[in-house]
Amino acid sequence: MTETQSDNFDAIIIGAGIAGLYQLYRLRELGMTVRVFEAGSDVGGTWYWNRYPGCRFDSESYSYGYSFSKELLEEWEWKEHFSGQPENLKYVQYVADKFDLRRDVQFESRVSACHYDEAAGRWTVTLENGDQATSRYLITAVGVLSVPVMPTIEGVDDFQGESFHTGQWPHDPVDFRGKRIGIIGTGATGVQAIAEIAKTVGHMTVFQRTPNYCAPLHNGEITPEEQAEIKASYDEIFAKCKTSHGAFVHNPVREKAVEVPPEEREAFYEKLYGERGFSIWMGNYRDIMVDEDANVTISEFIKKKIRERVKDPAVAEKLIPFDHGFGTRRLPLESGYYEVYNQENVELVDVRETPIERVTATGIKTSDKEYEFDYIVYATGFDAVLGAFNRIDFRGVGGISLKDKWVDGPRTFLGMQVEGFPNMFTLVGPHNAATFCNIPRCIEQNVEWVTDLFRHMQAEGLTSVAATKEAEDEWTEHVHETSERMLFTKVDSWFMGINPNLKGRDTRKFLLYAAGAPKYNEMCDEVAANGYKGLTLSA
Ligand code: NA7
Repeated sequence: MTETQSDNFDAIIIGAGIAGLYQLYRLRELGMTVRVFEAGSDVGGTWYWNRYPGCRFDSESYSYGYSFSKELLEEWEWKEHFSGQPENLKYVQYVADKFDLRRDVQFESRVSACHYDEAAGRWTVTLENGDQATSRYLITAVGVLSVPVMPTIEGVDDFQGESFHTGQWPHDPVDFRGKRIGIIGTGATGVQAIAEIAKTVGHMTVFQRTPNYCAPLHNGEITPEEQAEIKASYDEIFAKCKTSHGAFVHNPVREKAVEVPPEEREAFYEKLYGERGFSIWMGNYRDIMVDEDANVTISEFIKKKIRERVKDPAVAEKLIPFDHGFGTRRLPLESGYYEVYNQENVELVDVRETPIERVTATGIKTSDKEYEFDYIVYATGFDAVLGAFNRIDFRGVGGISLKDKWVDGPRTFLGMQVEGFPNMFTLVGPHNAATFCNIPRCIEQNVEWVTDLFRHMQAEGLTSVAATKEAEDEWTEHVHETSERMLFTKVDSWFMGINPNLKGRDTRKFLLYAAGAPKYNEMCDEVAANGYKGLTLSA
């Protein structure tokens, strides 16, 4: 199974983020030759590209790191409960060094095409510079939110000051001290960036289209006592993640919001609001994400908190969500976000009231007025899940294009394989629990499942694996069915593949997996236990 020629590999992995690096580590153990192609100049993926101020984990740091190496867990010390981007990047670099992973990664190498040669049973991978390599197996580790999207606003290129998308942030820190900043976008990214930039900015104007429910992160430094406790309880931490819907350290309580007396419910919400991380989203009553009456109770609680924290009632009203319920879009976690709007030097512009007409040479013009800026920050999100696939020309059996195949929404088996694309694996791909997850936890599951499959194939002398049409139909149906009861499928967001800045992304195509990581893991294990049912394995 081992290829030796310089441009021919047993496996090619696209992406040297958390997923790509771990897959490389595991495939080496199988004795396979592997090449990783990475567009950036270093490892890190998300943590390499997203260098905007305020960028940090919303997962508890100690639940986020890799769990596969006891030595690594022992050595690495997280400094904060929710570690910031610079430290997170250092962590991934540390892992790459520790396991000597860089020698199989080719940096500054963006993949443009992957074509399957049926006769040879091999993939040919083409880079943007025209270089090619081939492999028997192709593994995509391209990320969920890795293709930044600029807003479709006229004049974006006319601005004479500097502007940045948060997902393509410059490597040298930007000094906002005393400057006039315009920022568009109030999703999870915008909320982090706004709170941080507000600490030093001269003047900031926030352009908000849809207000979101945000909850306090409650970050803090990890004390030496906490550090010792964390290190002693890694087994329990990861075991807990295994039982959680999104593989976090939070699990819903047994009670239902609609069955609890109002005073008790209020006290519970108050407690959750004081807890770290996604406790209020993932550790809440078990009906808040499926029952609209239950959801209203927590939505109203958060609205009350916004009104309490924002001094100007007119500004508070603008910040209150009006078109969706709590948690039905990705919950931004914040550190002093609402208080930013109490600062004299911060203005909130509701672009539904006064739409942005264009970006000008000096700033932004709305229907109401012209704003002048030194910097414009675009926190306008990503071409979620599908973007990273669509920008590569994947061609399977008979030259079929993946983009064409997925034009009416993704079709997959386990969110890991696609019928007509043999020997190709989509780590953290659409319909995979990893898309809606404390991501390294689900990445480890994905990688280990693929590695076990390869181990099985090696043992049996098999070299080809392909998902059957029936298996793909069944899985895709299961993904749709299990998402229907969730309230977030009734709301516009990137979960549903909706992005008003992208043409053709206005139809609802569920991109994630809603039945939860434990169910997903169980189903993957079942497939393996049944001799990889749903996959055709051959020599
Ligand atoms: P999101 O969650 O997609 O947020 C993008 C934000 O940008 C959101 O507030 C959008 O408003 C806003 N936006 C986008 N285009 C425009 C235009 N044209 N005009 C005004 N406002 C606009 O991306 P994030 O980067 O914040 O978060 C992505 C994920 O990263 C997050 O879920 C975490 O998992 C990590 P809209 O809501 O569309 O009205």
